[in-house]
Amino acid sequence: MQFTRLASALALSALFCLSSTAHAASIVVNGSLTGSTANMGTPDGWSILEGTPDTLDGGNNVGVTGATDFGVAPTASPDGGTWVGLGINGSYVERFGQILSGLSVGQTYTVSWFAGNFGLNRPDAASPVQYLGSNAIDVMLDGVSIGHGSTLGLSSNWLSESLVFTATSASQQLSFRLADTTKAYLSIDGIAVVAGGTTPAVPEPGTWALLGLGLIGLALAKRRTLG
Ligand SMILES: [Ca+2]
Ligand SMILES: [Ca+2]
Repeated sequence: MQFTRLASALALSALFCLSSTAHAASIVVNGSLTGSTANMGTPDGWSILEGTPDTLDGGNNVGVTGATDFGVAPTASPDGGTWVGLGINGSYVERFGQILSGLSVGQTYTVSWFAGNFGLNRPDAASPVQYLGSNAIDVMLDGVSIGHGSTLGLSSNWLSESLVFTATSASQQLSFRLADTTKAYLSIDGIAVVAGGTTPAVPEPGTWALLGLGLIGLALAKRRTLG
């Protein structure tokens, strides 16, 4: 009986977690990175912090009109529209970000994004330009790295990534760059920050396990009641 009551409570709390995270609103301004394609320019709501990040899409690599000189042609962004490209080459770093406001100190937040590595490949230029290395999207809070996504080699595909942080101030600067100095050019889109420690709309395996345990408990409780 104790077990089934506990399991029922767990099931209800798991259901509450699922519904509350699914509807949480992102506090990022223009997380879709919607804007005009631009070489050396970020969309509204975002600022260039280092180097020259670009606003691009599949027909305008590095924000240059008509350029399709990718290492691998990208698929459409899962977020839609334009996105931002970040290069790195040794000490040359590109970084962009925005100030998050209205954070609750001590509250956990999940930052999520889509990442792709389509590269930049102009082998026949007078001075060949090739950014074809593997790298990862690094996430910074107030200029300090809080972690990074997977290291991505050249691919047409986008990958959904996320990590969790705890706010230490009501207002903090969120920014993105590449994780190591290997010469590469990666793309990012669909940036969201929501309160809570789990990725929105995609329950963690542990949540499903908890939910399943709770549902078994409910079924047992019902059977006992009927019996
Ligand atoms: Ca977009
Ligand atoms: Ca650039």
